[in-house]
Amino acid sequence: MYIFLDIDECAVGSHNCGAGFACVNTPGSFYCDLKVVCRDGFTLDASGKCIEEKGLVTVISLCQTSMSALCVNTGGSFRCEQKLVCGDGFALNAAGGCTDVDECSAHTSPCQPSQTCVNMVGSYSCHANAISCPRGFHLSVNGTRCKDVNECLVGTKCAKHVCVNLERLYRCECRTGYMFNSVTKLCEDMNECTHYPGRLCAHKCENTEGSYRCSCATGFKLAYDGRDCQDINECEDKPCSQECTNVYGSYQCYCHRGYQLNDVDGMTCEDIDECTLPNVCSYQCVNTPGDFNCTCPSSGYTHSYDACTCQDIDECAAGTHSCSAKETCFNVQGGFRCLFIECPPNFRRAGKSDVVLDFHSIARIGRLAGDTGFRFIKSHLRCCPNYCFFPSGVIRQIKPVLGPKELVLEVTMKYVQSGVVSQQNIVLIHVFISEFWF
Ligand SMILES: [Ca+2]
Ligand SMILES: [Ca+2]
Ligand SMILES: [Ca+2]
Ligand SMILES: [Ca+2]
Repeated sequence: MYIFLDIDECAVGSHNCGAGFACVNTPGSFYCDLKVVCRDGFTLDASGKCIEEKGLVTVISLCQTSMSALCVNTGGSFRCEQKLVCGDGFALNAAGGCTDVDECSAHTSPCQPSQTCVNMVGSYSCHANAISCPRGFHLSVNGTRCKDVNECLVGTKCAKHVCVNLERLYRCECRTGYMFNSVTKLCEDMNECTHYPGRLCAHKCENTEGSYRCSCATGFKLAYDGRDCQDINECEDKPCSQECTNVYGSYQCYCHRGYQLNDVDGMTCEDIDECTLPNVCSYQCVNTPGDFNCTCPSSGYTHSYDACTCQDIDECAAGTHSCSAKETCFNVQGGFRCLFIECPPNFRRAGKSDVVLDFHSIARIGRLAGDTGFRFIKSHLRCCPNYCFFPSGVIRQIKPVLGPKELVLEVTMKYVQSGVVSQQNIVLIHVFISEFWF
C-alpha cells in the first residue's frame, strides 16, 4: 500500500514564484498568486482577501494595472493570471487559444467594393473583381460597373458620315447616296442603278461613289434634267463632206451625183471614176471630180445626144466634104471618101438600072485575090438543059480586120457560052474599115 503525501512546495521553498507573488500550495501542486495589498480602508483577512474595514467586500484588482494579466475574482478576493495575448489576425477563443479571425465575414468588408475579400490564416487579401462587361460596354474607371462604349469617339467609325452612339452599339447616319450596312457597320455606297433599275436614267446608268451618273447611247446627249437623252443633231458639226441628214440617234451622209460615200468612214464623199466602168464612152473617157467626159476622135465625129457615144459626121450630107464634081462623096465612119469609078478598058460603067445583074449572066465568078479577110462564097451551081449558072453569091468577112483599112474587092462575073466569054461584068466593092468600132 502506497500513501501519497502532498509536498507543500510553498513551505519547503521549492516553488518558483517571483517577488510580488505568493506561493499557494495545492494538493499535488502549487500556484503563484499575486500578493494582495489592500488599499487604505481595507484589510486583508485570513483567507487573503481584502475586506473593507467597515465590513464591505470590494475586490480591487491590481491586475488592471497590467495588460498582460487577467484578473480572476475569487469571491472576497481575486487573483491575477497571466493573460494570453494573440497576434494580429487572431482572437482568443473560449479554450484560451488563438484562432484566426475571418475578417471577410465581418459586416463591413475590409476590401473595396470592387474587390473580393479572401480570408487567410492570420490575415486576408483583397482581389479586384474580374468584371466582364458585355460587348459594347467597358469597365468604369473605378472598375465597379460597365459603361456603354461611345464608339463614335473611337477612330472614324462612320468615316465622313454622322455617328450616333447608342446603348451597346452605334449607328451611322449615312449621307445621301450611302446605305448603312448593319453587318460591316459601315456606310456603303448605294448602287442606285441596281436599286432603282430603269427609273433613274433614260439610257444608261453608271454608279459612282456616293451618287450615280446617267449617260446616253451614241447619238444622244444628256438633257438638262440629267436623266433624259436627246437626239444630237450631228449635222450641226458638219461631219459629212457633202450632204448631211439628221436622224433620230444618228445621221446620214449623202453625196452629190458622181460621188460615192467612203465605205470605211461613211462620211467622206469620193469621186466615182466612171472611166473604170465598162462601156461608158464609145471613145475615150476623162474622169473629173463628180463627173466624167467622153471625148471623140479629133475629126469626123460628133458627140451624140447622150454625150457618151461618138457619132459619125455625114460630111456628104452636110456638104462639108471636099469632093470634086466628078467624084462621088461617100460617107464613111470618121470621114468621107471621094470616089471616082473608072472602068477598065473595054468596059462601060453600068447605069444604076444595071447594077442588079441578071443572075443568068453570072456563069463564072472569080476568086478574091489575096488574103483580104473576105471571101466570096458562091451558091451551088445550077444547070438547065442548055446552061449552068450560080444563082447567087455572098461576100463574107471571115476574120477580124483591123482598121483603119481600105479595100477594093473586085468581083468578076463572066458569061461563058461554048467556052467563049461573051460578056463580063466587074463589080468593084470598096470596103472602108474605120479605125474605131463606131
Ligand atoms: Ca452610288
Ligand atoms: Ca441625230
Ligand atoms: Ca468622176
Ligand atoms: Ca463621115
